Amino acid sequence: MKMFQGKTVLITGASAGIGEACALRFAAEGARLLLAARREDRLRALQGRLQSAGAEEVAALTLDVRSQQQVHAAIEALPAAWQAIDILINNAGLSRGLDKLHEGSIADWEEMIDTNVKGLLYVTRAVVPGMVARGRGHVVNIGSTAGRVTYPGGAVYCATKAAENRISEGLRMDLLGTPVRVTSVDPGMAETEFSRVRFHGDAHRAAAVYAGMTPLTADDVAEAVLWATSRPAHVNVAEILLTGIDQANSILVHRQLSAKDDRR
Ligand code: NDP
Ligand code: 8X3
Repeated sequence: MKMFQGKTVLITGASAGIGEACALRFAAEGARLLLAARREDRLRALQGRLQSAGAEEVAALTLDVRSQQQVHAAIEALPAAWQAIDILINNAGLSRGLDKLHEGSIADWEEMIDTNVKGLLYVTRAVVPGMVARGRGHVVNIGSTAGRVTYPGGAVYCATKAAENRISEGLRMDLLGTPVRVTSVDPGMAETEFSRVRFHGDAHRAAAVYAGMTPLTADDVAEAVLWATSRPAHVNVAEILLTGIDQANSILVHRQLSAKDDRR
């Protein structure tokens, strides 16, 4: 029997990067997958791949986590069998810009705070009461090294990830006495669409972020999520901090650069 056969897993931000990698990992373990993101075409394309990879069932929820109304309606509209979510992976998130705080774009700030903090809260609020009522569940929040050490130009993004750490800690406290577990998985730099989104589609600038160093892959992070959620029921993995071998923290990165390489 596969490890997650019969388990329902909701992954936000499943249309790319770490969320997609988590979906593939859980599919291989036979899970029933609920994929949430805004890009419906991406979710539909992923559905077939997940079924081939071994998922028991796959359903897509096209939603924007910034909308409390969309999140609430999407969870409410699920058939009862799908509502019984065993694992919630709060992964949807993004960074925008790398400007000095006093020169930053307020629209960028709002997008990061609304997605990474308020979106995570909305999904958690919609899903966790059911976990408590059913007496089982696991919430995995994707944080970051950025939530632990701030880097120049990243104050607002780093603040959203520090908020994720504090929310995870608070949720773990509030769920004490229930069997519901809470894990924060905090990766360092992972090469996904993240930097392209940060620089509003500038692929050259995004590639420069990883110049001369070896970042994590999305699958490295997914493997950590799978490990945390596959411990015995009495074990709560509170936090996982993982980086590529060339990174010590948000601001200390070892690079072997040639003259043509850019630094961020
Ligand atoms: P990607 O850009 O590759 O993926 C981000 C995902 O989030 C996409 O599926 C996107 O889907 C979804 N998303 C973004 N905004 C929303 C929204 N408003 N509503 C619903 N879904 C949304 O980045 P990563 O996979 O790298 O990032 C995933 C998480 O990991 C984020 O929380 C990020 O902060 C965190 N992280 C990333 C690291 C990295 O270096 N890559 C390191 C540490 C943490 P769509 O656009 O279709 O809505
Ligand atoms: C993503 C990692 O260092 O690019 O959280 O902010 S970093």
